[in-house]
This record gives sequence, structure tokens and C-alpha cells, in this order.
Amino acid sequence: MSDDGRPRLGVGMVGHAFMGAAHSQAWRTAPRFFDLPLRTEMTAVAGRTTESARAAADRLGWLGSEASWKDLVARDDVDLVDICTPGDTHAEIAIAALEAGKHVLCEKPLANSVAEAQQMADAADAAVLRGVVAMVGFTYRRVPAVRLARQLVEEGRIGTVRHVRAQYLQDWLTDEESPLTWRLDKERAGSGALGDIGAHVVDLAQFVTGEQVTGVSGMLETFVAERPVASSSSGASPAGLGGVAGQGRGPVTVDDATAFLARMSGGGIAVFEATRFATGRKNAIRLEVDGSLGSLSFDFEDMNVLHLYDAQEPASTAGFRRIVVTEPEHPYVAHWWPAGHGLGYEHAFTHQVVDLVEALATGTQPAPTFRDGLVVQKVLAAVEESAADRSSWRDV
Ligand code: SOE
Repeated sequence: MSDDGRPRLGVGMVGHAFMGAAHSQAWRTAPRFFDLPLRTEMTAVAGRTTESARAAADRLGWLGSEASWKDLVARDDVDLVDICTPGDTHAEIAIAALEAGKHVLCEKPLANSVAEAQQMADAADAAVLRGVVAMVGFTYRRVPAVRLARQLVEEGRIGTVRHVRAQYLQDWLTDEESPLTWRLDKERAGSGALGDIGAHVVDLAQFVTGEQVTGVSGMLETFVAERPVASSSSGASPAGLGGVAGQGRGPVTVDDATAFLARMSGGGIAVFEATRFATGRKNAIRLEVDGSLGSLSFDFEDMNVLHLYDAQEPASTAGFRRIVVTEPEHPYVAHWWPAGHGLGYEHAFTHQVVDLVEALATGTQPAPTFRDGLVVQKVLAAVEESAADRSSWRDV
């Protein structure tokens, strides 16, 4: 127990680049805007060296630092491990943390392969029996407009889902001299646009519709096969995702873009696209769902807005309605600014922390689970298999 009567939750974070900064912001902000049932403490952050971890702790607001994730996981004052590292490390850290009795929040995609994701989901299932929970960070589920879309589908407002169009469009690799950061390295990232951003739209499509992708046929493309090696990895630095070019050149070992067709479990059909080459599109996560009674449309580049078409309205006045999702009646919004003032990218990370802490306090399983992460991983693998032989359908 802490002084104010609320139980304490010691948080340890592994990794402190872009995602580490986003998660730190969330841990700092959540207790200031939401009445959390636990007293969260930003206990320590782990990095690769004593110096980098210490500097990250100072910059991001952590009380302590560790030069190894193993030391972080071993600490008695850490109850939850927040994993913000590249995908090749997720399985080892998450499984060790769960076995040590720590709750886990793990960045997406859950892992770099179905086999790893399976082991993680199994470890999470075993941990639940000991009262320890795991969650994967598909953060965009917690954008208020996306949450509202889910509610409208659940309430039956658009009827039976017939079509899903899901795109994640970025353009930070259009410059052919942009260097080889870890996101372009299969060993570290698992895949390229497919796993990094395609995973988000697979999760969003499944979350909003409440259905699952049951089969896919897809393609992958690498437009720029070779790039300058990076002198520093990507991070929350001014260099941003692109990093800084160093000496020499090396091969790109992941996809730059993917497109795939899919079937949904409710009988509808879906079209997915994920690319880092959509010139002019910065972080356009677009989701359209057409149902028998209406349609929904969302674009993260206008993230406080959801469009709803209600086919039951009189034909003379029916049309897509632009709902500005900034009212206290909307999911999460009442905790922030006066009506109408809008939220940004970082708020969804704060909502993620809030939902996780509330689940921990009530002893319920937070979502998305590692098993949900595994389901997405299976979709990604099926797209890769289908793309590899250029003409096939793969059931998930
Ligand atoms: C880079 O494509 C990236 O940072 C992803 O890794 C994140 O998951 C996404 O939220 C923003 O873009």
C-alpha cells in the first residue's frame, strides 16, 4: 500500500527510443488526467549502456535506470514490464518477465514470427493462472473515434459487415537515400511495412468489426533494394524514423509495401494496404467499413473525426455525417480538455495505460491479449506465404 491508500504499481520499461518516449509520456500523464486505481510509479528504464539508460531516465521521467533488461526484470520493485524494443527481443523479454511474475505490456507486432508469438501467448496463458497478465500495444484501438466506430458496429448501426478497406500509408522511405535503420532489417523487425504498420490495420479491422480475418491473398514489394547503412538507429531523435546515413551501403531485407485481399469471419471481404512509399501520406490510417445498414469511415490524419452513413435516413437527406469526436460523451474524451478541443497521437498511449491499470486493479484480462497478437501474427505470416508463391490463397 502507498500513503494514499492505493496499491502501488512499479513500472519498468525496456527501450527508450520513439516508442519508449511515447510510453513514458503515457505513464507520466495518465495519473494526472485520470483517477487511476493504482499508484503508478515510473520505477526504472533499461537501455543498452549505463549512460544511455541514465540519460533516458532523466529525459523521460524515470526514477532509476538499468543497463540490462534482465536486471530490470529481476527488481523486486518492478511489478510490470513495458517492452518498447524491436521485435526480435520481444519473446525473450516478455517470457522472462511473465515467468518472474511481472505483468507485461509489449509493443506490436507481438513478435517476429508465429512460433515466437505462440510461445508468448502460451506463457501469458500460464501466467494468468498465477494472476499475472499480458497485453499487446495495438494503441490505435484507443483513439476515441476508433472506439466510437467499434461501439456503433456493436450496437448494430451499420448492420452486417460487407466490406472493409483498411490502409496504413506513410512516406518516410520515399527518399532512396534514407538509411538502413532497424525497421529495414528482417532479423530485427521481422518484416517491413507488413508487420510494422500492416499489423495495426489488421488489428483495427478485427477490432472495429468484432470479426477475424480468415484467409488472405497478398503481395509484398521492396522498391529500393539497397540503401546507405545507418550511423544511428531510428528513435525519438530529430532524425526521426529515417535515421542518419553512415558509410557504405547494404541490402534492404524487408518489404517496403504490401497489399492483400482478405475474407472476414462474418462473410464480408476486405482489402488491406500498408506502405512507407505513399508520397504525401504521413500517418494515414484509413478504415472504411460498409455494412448492410450504413458505413463508417476514419482517417488518422483527421483523427478526431468519424464519418457515419446511415442508410435508414430518407434518401433525400442521407449522406455521410462528419462526427467530431471531441465531446465528453465520447470514449475517453471527458478526462481531457473542454468539449471540442481535440486529442492527438500521444493520447491513445495514455488511454492504453489507463485501461491496463484499471484491468490490473480489477483483476480482469486487459485487451488486446497476447492471443490477439498471435492472431494478427498468423495473418501476417499468411500474407508472406501467399506473396512468396505469387498466386495463392492462404487460410489463417
Ligand atoms: C513507423 O512506421 C511507426 O512508428 C510504427 O512503428 C508505429 O507502430 C506507428 O504507430 C507509427 O509509425
